[in-house]
Amino acid sequence: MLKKFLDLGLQPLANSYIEKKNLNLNEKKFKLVVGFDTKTFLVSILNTVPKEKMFNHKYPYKSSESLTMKSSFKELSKKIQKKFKPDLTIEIGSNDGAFIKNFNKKKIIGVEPCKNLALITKKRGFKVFSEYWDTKLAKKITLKKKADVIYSANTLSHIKKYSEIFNAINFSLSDSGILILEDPSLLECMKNLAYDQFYCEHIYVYSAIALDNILKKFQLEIFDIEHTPTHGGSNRYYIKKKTNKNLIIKKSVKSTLSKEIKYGLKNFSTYKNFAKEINKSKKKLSKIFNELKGKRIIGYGATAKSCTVLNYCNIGNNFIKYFYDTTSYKIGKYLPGTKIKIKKYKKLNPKIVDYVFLGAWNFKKEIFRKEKKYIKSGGKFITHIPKPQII
Ligand code: JHZ
Repeated sequence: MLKKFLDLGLQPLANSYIEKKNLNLNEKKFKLVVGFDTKTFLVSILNTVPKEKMFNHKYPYKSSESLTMKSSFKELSKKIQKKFKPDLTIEIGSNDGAFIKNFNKKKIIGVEPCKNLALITKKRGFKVFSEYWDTKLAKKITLKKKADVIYSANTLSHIKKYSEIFNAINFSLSDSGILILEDPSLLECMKNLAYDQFYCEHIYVYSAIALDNILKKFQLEIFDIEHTPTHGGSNRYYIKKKTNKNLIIKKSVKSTLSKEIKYGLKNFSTYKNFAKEINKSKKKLSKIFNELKGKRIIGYGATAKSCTVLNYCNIGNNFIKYFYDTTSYKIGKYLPGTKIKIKKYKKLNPKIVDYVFLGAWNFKKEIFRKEKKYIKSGGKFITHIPKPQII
């Protein structure tokens, strides 16, 4: 039974940045409510938006905008090539090619429904199908030759009909093939009170418990789990077909599941508590902004996550003058809901800004490294993760 535990209010589409000429138009909003299925242990948002409204030729998010992601993909691709020596790898949700570009062009195929992003990778000479991943596409790509590795990062959580994904994967993956899925970890999200991981695109935030349950239905099983710091704490699941007995199931699987059970991820009360803490976090963040009224505050990283937190906490352009972001598709537009302007990134200057709200808190390390000078000369940041504070 799906039981709701968190109401994040009316929210616009997180990646629908507004053009200046459309500022006075009414934005489409939906109720962002999060629930827990007591039977499957799956956490999901209750109202979903058709995929075509979110993932289309105007999709603004590019994985390559951060050094952290680029190096994480580079490292993983080296590891995959060394360990599994795949002759054919498929990436589902290849975005702008941040992962793919580390492979031999003949040995990898991308799948990316957002045409603008697929085009970036195609122009580099890689084969990319600009379609949604499903059984029809799987048959088209791998009718003659199955994949040795299928990789997908930050994509599974975006797809409502996961059965379609796994049926297609089962078709495309060779019997000895490896499926690698990487997604934000529900446990880390809850520990860090990162409620901004919930927005229209994140239909599910997976725990290992929930994923393990789902995979069983498709005769797939997790044989290893790595914890990575990306996107505030993610799990990288290594998965095989059940019939493949050549790979042993590592201790990491049991230990991750045990940790989640111990934290209470199977109990509804844990989620009710999480919601209570989120409410407190909202109040604290609002208090910080109210106390800083009149100061020159800007935002850093116009993330999809920022949409949730700012709209939920009613922090608009009366508090934050503008956001800096490096993404060309976002610059000159306005954040959904709050309508805060996004400007082309410039190095932070304490003579111009007093406080900087960390929209891209998941890249705090990278950003702090970049803004050493600002920090040294007394520049301050505001963050809400893991708790609202000035740092
Ligand atoms: P970032 C998106 O979420 C959407 P977002 C999506 N649904 C998802 O799951 C994750 O990505 C993976 C900018 N930036 O990665 C670039 C700077 O300006 O936290 C990006 O616009 N300067 C697919 O949007 C944003 O911040 C910098 O130095 O929450 C980061 O977005 C750095 C490091 C980033 O994802």
